[in-house]
Amino acid sequence: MKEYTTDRLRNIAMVSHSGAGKTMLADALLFTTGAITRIGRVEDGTTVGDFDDEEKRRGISLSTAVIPVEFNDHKINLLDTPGYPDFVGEVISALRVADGVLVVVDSVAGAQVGTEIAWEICDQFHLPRFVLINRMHRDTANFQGALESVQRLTEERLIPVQLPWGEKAGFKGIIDLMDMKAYPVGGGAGVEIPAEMADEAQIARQALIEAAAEGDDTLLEKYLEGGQLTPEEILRGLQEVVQHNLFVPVFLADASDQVGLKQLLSAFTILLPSPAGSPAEKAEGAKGEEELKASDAGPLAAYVWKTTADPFVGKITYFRLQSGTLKSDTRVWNQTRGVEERLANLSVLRGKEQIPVATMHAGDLGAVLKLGETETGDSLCDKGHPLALAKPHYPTALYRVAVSPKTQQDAAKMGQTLSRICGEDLTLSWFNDSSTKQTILQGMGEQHIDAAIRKAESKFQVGLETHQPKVPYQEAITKPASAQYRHKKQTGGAGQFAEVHLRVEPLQDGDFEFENEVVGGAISNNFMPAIEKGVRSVLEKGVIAGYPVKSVRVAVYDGKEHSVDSKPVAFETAGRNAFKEAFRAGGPVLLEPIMNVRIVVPEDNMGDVLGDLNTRRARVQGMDNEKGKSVVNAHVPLAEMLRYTTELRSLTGGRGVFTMEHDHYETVPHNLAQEIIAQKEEEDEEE
Ligand SMILES: Nc1nc2c(ncn2[C@@H]2O[C@H](COP(=O)(O)OP(=O)(O)OP(=O)(O)O)[C@@H](O)[C@H]2O)c(=O)[nH]1
Ligand SMILES: [Mg+2]
Repeated sequence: MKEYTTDRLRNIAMVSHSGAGKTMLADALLFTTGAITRIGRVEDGTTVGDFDDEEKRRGISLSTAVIPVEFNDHKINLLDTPGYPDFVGEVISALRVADGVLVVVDSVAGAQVGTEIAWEICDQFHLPRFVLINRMHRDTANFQGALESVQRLTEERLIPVQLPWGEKAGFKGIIDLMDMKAYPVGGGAGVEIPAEMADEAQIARQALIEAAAEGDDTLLEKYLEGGQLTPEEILRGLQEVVQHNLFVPVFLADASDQVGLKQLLSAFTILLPSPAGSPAEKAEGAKGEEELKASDAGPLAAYVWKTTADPFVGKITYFRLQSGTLKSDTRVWNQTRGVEERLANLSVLRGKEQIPVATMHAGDLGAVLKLGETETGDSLCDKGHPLALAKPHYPTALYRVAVSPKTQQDAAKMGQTLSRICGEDLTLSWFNDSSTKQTILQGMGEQHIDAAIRKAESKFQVGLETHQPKVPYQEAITKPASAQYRHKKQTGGAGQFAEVHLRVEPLQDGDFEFENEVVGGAISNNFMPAIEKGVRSVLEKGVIAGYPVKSVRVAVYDGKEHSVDSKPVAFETAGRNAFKEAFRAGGPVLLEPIMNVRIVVPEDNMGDVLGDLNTRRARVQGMDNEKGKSVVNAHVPLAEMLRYTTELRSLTGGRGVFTMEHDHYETVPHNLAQEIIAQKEEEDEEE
């Protein structure tokens, strides 16, 4: 592949609702530029973007693929993101390294849930964007309807740059308002705009010029004084209004008809910024914050936006070279982990194809193989000029499962494999939950977790099973209580004798306190650690339902010992059992984790969502409105939220989103606590 300098690069993320045609479009753009000889089909698993077996199996993209398209002496790095909401992490990672966005909208369905979610994430990155009304060549395509449905998503004004030439069964191609030509389906050369479309095209062209005039004051002045803007002025004006997010140009295309493709590529190079045209990135340097424009002249700085484990070539690290230039075999410093790495086999990726490059210029998206420790989100730089680039915010996990290994061999590799999978995807995480003794894998939804489990099998040959995660309940007491326990074994062999009198009290702050209040030497001090050990051995295992004991103060205030038979082990036993008895007498309760949940839904779903929350023992903390959507803040027990991702989607037709974070613990209602305790007793009997 040719070497491209920064001004000749365009990094464009393609986002949309799942199925709007991004992956197919990428193939059509490669085909129309001669990079591939046939347009692949998602259904046959023959596209460049969906190269992963799991993607082929499901017929959707699961991770972002980089697809460089060479056009007019430019390299356009398309980032083909997954539209399915569970894989939002991949969209965020792609937007982090993009300079522009193409929002693809299905011409029949118009803006859908995924479009809305993608649009909102793009707003967070303030990236200039295009809208593409795609798959125009269908009987039910509705350009105007699709346009209006997108306009409802934003205050930014949409401005058509093309019009459909005929529609539905009569779709003949597109009218391009930039060069005022008509382009027939099949990708032929531009022809004169047919008479029946001339007026409509003229009016739309005028609107486009008016939008361009807002690009800067001199243009606007000239335009308002009735002056004709030159084609260069129109282009310059459009660049301004697009790159400052004043207007969003709207394009049309149909990949299988190859119509509108070259026009789209040309607009990418003319209207969207190169990395050098994008705002400088802030980086943390040794002497504080530094501004890094995408320039070869700047210090070496690269951001790792993605890492994957390929069964054949091993680990692939994807990065955006924000500043400086790179050559293969360069030694770089990983500022995030404080290690040196060697960038062997510097390459660019096109789907799964690795294309070696000798030199990489600032702003480009590259990849290297087999880095040792570098993970997604890391910064690479020169050791002599340390720089850390910003990592975007990723949403907290919404869905969790308990995982267990299928076989002994799998058990040995499970931890490492989970770390590798989670190292690739920053919306996935795992941990061992000491309170439920389960290994938890959490992510954005069922599909997300399922894809991760399959990846463990297919890429790392580790079989994992998933189970419903247990809720990490806790046990606590509600009132002071005391108990005495005598441990006596004085029949045959070494005798054991210990008697412990202790009191338990609820503790306001902290999890556990142990006090020795024995006076008069009823128990020698050297047995105190054994008593405490006995009590602590219960804290993990629990008393009433097998959950960790929290917030309890234990005071040993009396006891008895035997000059011969008293030993630490005897006092450990006595301490353990005295504590259990006192705990049971202290009005023990179960505490459950309460989540702080924020739900954003369209107003018309609000009633159902509130009704549903009532069935989940939720306490609404507040309601609000945001961009025409209703927002509910509520405290909800985690036990009621384990499947909420899927349930909210079905309740709101996929239009509801939520975030949740742990907030505090609260007493489980008595009847529910009884059920949990009974279930635990059943489990113990089965063991
Ligand atoms: N006939 C026709 N079918 C298309 C076209 N574009 C997409 N499709 C079909 O629409 C379906 C979805 O297309 P994809 O390219 O996978 O859509 P996507 O936006 O990548 O979807 P996600 O990867 O889930 O985000 C596939 O079955 C495609 O074959 C097109 O231009 N013409
Ligand atoms: Mg796709």
